[in-house]
Amino acid sequence: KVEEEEGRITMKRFNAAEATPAELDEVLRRPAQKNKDINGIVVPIVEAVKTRGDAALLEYAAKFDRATLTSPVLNAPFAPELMQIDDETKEAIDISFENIRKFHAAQGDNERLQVETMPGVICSRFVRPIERVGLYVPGGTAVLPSTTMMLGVPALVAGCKTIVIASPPRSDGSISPEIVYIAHRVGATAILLAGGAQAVAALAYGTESCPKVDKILGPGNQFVTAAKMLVSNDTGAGVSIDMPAGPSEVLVIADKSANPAFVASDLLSQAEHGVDSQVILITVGLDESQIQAIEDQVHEQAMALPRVKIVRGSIAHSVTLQTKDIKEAMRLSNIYAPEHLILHVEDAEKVEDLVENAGSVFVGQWTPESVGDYSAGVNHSLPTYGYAKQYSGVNLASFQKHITSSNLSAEGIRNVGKAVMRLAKVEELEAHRRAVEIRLEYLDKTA
Ligand code: HSO
Ligand code: ZN
Repeated sequence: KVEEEEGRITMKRFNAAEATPAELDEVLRRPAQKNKDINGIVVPIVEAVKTRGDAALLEYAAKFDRATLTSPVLNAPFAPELMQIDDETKEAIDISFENIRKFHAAQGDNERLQVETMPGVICSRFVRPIERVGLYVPGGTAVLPSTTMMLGVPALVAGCKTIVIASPPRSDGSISPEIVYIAHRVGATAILLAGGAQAVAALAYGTESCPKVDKILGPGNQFVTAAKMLVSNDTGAGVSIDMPAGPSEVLVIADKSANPAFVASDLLSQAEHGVDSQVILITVGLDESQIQAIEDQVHEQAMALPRVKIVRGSIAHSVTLQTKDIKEAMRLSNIYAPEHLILHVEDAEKVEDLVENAGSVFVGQWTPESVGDYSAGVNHSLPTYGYAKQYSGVNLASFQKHITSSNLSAEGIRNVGKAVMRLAKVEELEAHRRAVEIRLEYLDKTA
């Protein structure tokens, strides 16, 4: 009743056909991230963990998580009593785990790639896992066993030797049993009971009890993101990160064939993630009553959700963009470059061919984003904030290095040597030129 009084939960409308390019740009622009004061908070935390290690982690656990810990790290093997979950949850995790494992294992290019570019000039590429990875699993308003799988399973498939899963402890100092169970199943080395910038610092520099890692992956709030950026810019840390992260987003495209209830349910599953979630609906050739039908569903379904307050917040800054045809809709979608793109349209598979920028695509009415969030097998750790224009989501390669090698025979250096010497000469790098010439002279002498 109280919620009802706060008014109808509805998205702003915008007619793309009547808008100028500048106006469209404005509608599709993400809100600026307020990064100003973040570093003022993050830098001292990172510094404290770097210099004082575990002691600092214990203090931050007390301060930020209200948890009294004896050690900030749980080492494998994890005690069975820490991973007690009911059978139904276990089965759900096991099914999802297996689908994610299958899809990521298939991404492997484990075979050595070998090309003879000229007779006697052999170029190869082979793959090695990143040895030590840190996987950040956010706490906050929801527990996220699914994120533990999305990061842990590809790390397992890639063969990473040290897997540290970091997640903020609950106030009683524990970690959710689902996360511990998944940590166990992916063969994690340790669970770091820390969140925020302090967790990122511990992973980047190592502490007495937390192993230092080579790469940190996983979503997080602004503090986590700022800390990831900070440590990845510190050459002394020698650590890389997956990608910059912003609030989660969905863009749904719906035409006449779309079921309004399905469309609304997809918008709302994104909206419930947080008040900063970005939700965009692009309608294709829908008339007033058809758009109304979707809006009615959004309101009705939203009112029945436990997280209606959050939904109200995110829907308040969400938009519906009306377009005339699918080409225009896809043009706008490609400009926005959504983290998730859902196609509620006729011939959705054909429309997928028009996708240029998106983190992950959900094709047709039977494919809600939820299935990808949890269980289909695709990864849900995806580029947000328009970074889908240049980044891929987390995948098997995120946990691997591709190493190249060249192997020339005498014939090979004879074939390619002249080109090398000429280019070295152009660059005026005489030692480079000589490294070839010395060998060619040797070959001429011994021939
Ligand atoms: N949609 C989120 C992932 C998630 N959903 C986790 C539910 N749990 C970002 O891709
Ligand atoms: Zn989700």
